[in-house]
Amino acid sequence: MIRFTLLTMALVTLIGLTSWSDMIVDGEIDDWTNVANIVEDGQDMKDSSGDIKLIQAAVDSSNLYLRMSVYGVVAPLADQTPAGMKNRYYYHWIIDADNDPATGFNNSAYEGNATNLKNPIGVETVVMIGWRDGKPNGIEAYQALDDDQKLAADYEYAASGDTLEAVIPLKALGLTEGSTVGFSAFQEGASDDWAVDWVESIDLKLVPEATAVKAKGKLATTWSKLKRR
Ligand SMILES: [Ca+2]
Ligand SMILES: [Ca+2]
Ligand SMILES: [Ca+2]
Repeated sequence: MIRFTLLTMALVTLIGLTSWSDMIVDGEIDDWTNVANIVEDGQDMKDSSGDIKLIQAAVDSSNLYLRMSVYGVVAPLADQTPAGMKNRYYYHWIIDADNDPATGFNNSAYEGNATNLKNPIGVETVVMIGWRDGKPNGIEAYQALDDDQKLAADYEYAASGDTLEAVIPLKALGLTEGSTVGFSAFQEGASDDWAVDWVESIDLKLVPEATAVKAKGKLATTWSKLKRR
């Protein structure tokens, strides 16, 4: 009888591992290992922190999970900012909600300057995390063409080391599960006269993506527990 119970527990664990494994907004990146929606970007800013390295997005339970990792530190304390630089960083994930570059804010140019992106998008929706003097400075989502039109504020986010994570319901952003959007990001900070770090875009299908993160680790734990009994 005990054996049967243990076997059942093991099966439940195995079945659990084959489904979507939870995204956790904790600044840790293990939950992103198998997420294919990724854009990488080079180290191309003067500040050694806050320079976008990659972005990712995933959908789970009608929520949009967002990741941004940078070179250096993503949310530096005031004294972690390099000499001569300013502790003021504004991170934006940008979404082309209708996947049409002709509508919304087209990021082929910004404030009169060409961005030289190969795949510009027409942005409807912006999710921002601002960071200033070692503290949050604006946690909000808004419409790209009218930033007074707020879509969400003070949503769950985490910063740790080089990584930001956030989660927002698709509905709050006016996005529909199953649709395809354009996905990109930029960082605009005060260190180099408000120079902007642009990244390329990808098509992002708003559907849950199967992952089996940490499956090996969890299995090992389960079997070792079984053996001890
Ligand atoms: Ca995480
Ligand atoms: Ca960069
Ligand atoms: Ca658009």
